Amino acid sequence: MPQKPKAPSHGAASVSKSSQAPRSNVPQADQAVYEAVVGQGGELHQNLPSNRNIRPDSQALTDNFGHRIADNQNSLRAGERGPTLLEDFILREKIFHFDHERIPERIVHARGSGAHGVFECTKAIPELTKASIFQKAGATCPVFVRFSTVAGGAGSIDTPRDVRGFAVKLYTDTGNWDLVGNNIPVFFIQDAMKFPDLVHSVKMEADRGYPQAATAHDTLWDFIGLMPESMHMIMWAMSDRAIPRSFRMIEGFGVHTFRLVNAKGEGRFVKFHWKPVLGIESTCWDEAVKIAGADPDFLRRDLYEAIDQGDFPAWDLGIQVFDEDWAARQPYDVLDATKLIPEEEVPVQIVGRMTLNRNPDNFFAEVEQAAFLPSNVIPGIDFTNDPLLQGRLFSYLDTQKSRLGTTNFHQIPINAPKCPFHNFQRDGMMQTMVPTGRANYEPNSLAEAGEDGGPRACPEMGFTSFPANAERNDAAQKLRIRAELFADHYSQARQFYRSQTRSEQAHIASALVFELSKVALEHVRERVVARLRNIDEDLAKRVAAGLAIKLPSKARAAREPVEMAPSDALSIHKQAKNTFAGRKVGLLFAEGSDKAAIDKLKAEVEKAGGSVFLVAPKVGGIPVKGGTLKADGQLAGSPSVLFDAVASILMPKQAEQLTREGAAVQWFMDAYGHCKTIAHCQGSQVLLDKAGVEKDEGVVPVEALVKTGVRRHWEREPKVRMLA
Ligand code: HDE
Repeated sequence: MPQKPKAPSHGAASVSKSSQAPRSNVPQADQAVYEAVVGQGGELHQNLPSNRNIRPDSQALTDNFGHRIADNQNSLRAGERGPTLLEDFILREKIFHFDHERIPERIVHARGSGAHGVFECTKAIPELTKASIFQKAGATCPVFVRFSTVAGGAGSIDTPRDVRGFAVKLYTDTGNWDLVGNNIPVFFIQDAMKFPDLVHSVKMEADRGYPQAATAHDTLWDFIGLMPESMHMIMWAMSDRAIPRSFRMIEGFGVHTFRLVNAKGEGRFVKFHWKPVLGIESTCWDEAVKIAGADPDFLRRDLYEAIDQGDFPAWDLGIQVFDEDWAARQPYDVLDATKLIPEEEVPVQIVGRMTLNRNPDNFFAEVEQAAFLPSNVIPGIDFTNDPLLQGRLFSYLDTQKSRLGTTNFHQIPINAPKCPFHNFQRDGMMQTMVPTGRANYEPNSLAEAGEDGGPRACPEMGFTSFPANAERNDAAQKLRIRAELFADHYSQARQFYRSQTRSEQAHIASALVFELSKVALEHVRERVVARLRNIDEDLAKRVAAGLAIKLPSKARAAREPVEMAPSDALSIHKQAKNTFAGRKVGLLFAEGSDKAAIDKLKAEVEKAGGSVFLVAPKVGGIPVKGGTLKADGQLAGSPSVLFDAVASILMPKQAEQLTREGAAVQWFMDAYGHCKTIAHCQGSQVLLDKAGVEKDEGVVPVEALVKTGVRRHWEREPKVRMLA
C-alpha cells in the first residue's frame, strides 16, 4: 500500500508561514530547510526571502505592491490539510497576473524574432531628402528589427513556405521611422480592401482549424486562382525566397513606392531595399520540412546565437530613386504593389548599413510588444497613393489597440521614440506619464501668466505632407476603381520566372505541384494552372504533368503581358556568394577519431569565417586519438539539415558500426540530397556508400573543404530528386 505523505513538504523551501513559530512543529525532514530560511533561533532573517537557493546579495522577493514575501512555495491554508484561504493575497495576485500573461497575437506575422542594432548613414543624400539621418555620412541611430513568418501562429514553426516579414524601427532624432517590409518586393493584392479576404484564406480553414502555417490548402489557392493580380507574388512565394536558410540571409524590401522630399520641397519616388551582407541563402523544400521537426526554432535560434556570439548580421540599405516622368513611361504602375522596379532599370544605390548587435533582454517586453506602424515616417520621407499602403496607414495603428490594449502603447519602451515628444494628448488606459500644469489644450495663453503653456507646432521643422500631384488627381471625383495598368497581372510574373536558373525554375514548378497536390478541389487546381499559362507555357505544362491533369485552357488575361528583360537580381542562385561567413559546418566524429585532424579542420573553417558544430553519437566526452572530445550535439538530435555543409572524421571501424545507425546514414543521405558539400576522410567511405553518396565536385576529402566552400551543388539535384 502506498504510504500516506507525512508532512506538508513540497518544494525546495517548504516552510509555511505558520511554521515559523515553535520549531517543534517543523517536520524532521524539513529541519535543514527551516534553519536555512528562518534561522537557528526561529526568527526571520532580516532581508532573506523564503527560498534557500536565493543568492544573499539578490533582492527580496515581493508582490507587485512591494510587500516582501516570506514563503513562495505554500499557499495559505486553514490547517495542515485544510482549504486554501481567499485571504491569501500573495497567491491571488500571483495567479491573477499569470492568468493574464498572454496578449492577442498578431493577426498576421504572429511568429517572429527581434534584435536591436544600429543604422549608419554611409552616403549623405541631402539633394534627395531632408530626413535628418541622411544628411551626413556617419550619422547613426538605434534600430529594432523584427523578422517574422506571416501565416502561422506565435508558436508555429520557423520554416514553413511563407513570406518573411522584415520590420525595421529606426529611432531617429526626428522621431521613429518604421520601414515595415517583407523579404519579397511585391505583394499578393493591390488594394487594402482585399487584405482581410487574403488573410482569411491563408490562415487555418474556418471550420477545421487547420492547416497551421501552411499555404498548401484549398482556401488559399481558391482565393489565389480568383485573384490574378496575385500571380507575380505567387512566383516569389513558390520560389526558394520563401524557405530562407537564415533571417540573416534574406533581403528586405519596403515594397511600396515611397517618396523622398528634400529641403526645397522637391519630391522623388523611392523604393527601399535591405541587402544582406552575408548574401541571400535558402534551404530546399525537403530540408525545410525536416528542419521543422529537428528544430522548430531554427531561424530564431540562428539569429539569437549569431548575435550572442558577436557575429553581428548586417544589411546595406539601398534606394531606387526615380521621378514621376520616368514612372509615367513604364509599362506598369509604380503605385501598384504587385510590381517592382527592375534593378537593371533603376540601379540600387547604397546609402546606409544596419547592424544587429544586441539580443532582446526580454522577449515579451521587446519583441512581442513591438508595434510597427507604416504611418511612422519622418520629415523627408512621405507616402504615395499606393492603395495598399494607404490602407496600411490605418490598420497598424488600429491593431495595436486590440493587441496592446491601450492607445498609450507608444509609451512601452520598445515603441517610444528616443527623441523628446510632447503634445496635448492625455489620459487613456495605462497612462504612465504624469504631465504637470494646466496646459492640455492649444492655443493657450497660460505663458502670459507665467505658467507652462506646453509645446507648439513648428512649421519649419515639422512634418508636412508632399502636395502629391493634386492637379492630376481629379480630387473631386470619388471612385471605386483601379488605374488601367494595374490590370497587367502577368508581365512581371513572367519576368521573374524567366530570370531564374533552371534549377530555381524547377523548384518553383515543384513547389506549385506540392501545393496544388494538397488542394482537394479540382476546379481550384485547374484554375491556377490555367493562369500559369499566361506566365509561361512550359511552367504550366510541368505543373499540369506533375498533378497528372490535362492542361486546362488558358485563362483570359485582363491585359496581355508585355515582354520584360530578364533580371539577374531576381535570382538567388545568380547572386550566390560562396562564403563561409555566417555558415555552419557539421563535423561528425566518433570514438577513436583523430583529434588533431578535427582541430585542424575546425581551425581552417573558422579562419575562413565559418563555424564548426561537432556531432557525435554521444555528447558527454568520448575517447578519441589524442584525448577526449565533447560533442556540441548528439547525432540523432543534430541532423545534417541544420548545417550548410558536413564533414566527417571517422575510423573505419566506427564508420562501419554507424552504417547500422539510421541517424548516421540519414545524415549523409540528406546532406547529399540537399546538394551540400560533403567533406570526408577515407575511413567514412563505407558510411557514404551506405547512404548512396556518389562522387561529384561537392563530395571531397576533408582537406579540400575550404577550397570547395559551402555553396550548394545544384547540378547534383537531378540525380537525387524528380523535380517537376
Ligand atoms: Fe502587414 N500587418 N498588412 N503587410 N505586416 C501587420 O500589424 C496589413 C502588408 C507586415 O513584426 C499587422 O502590428 C494590411 C504589406 C509586417 O510586428 C496588421 C495590409 C507588407 C508585419 C497588418 C498589409 C506587410 C505586418 C498585424 C494590406 C510588406 C509584422 C500586427 C493593406 C510591405 C510587423 C501588426 C511586426 C503586420 C495589416 C500588407 C508587412 C494587421 C491591412 C504589403 C512585416 O496591422
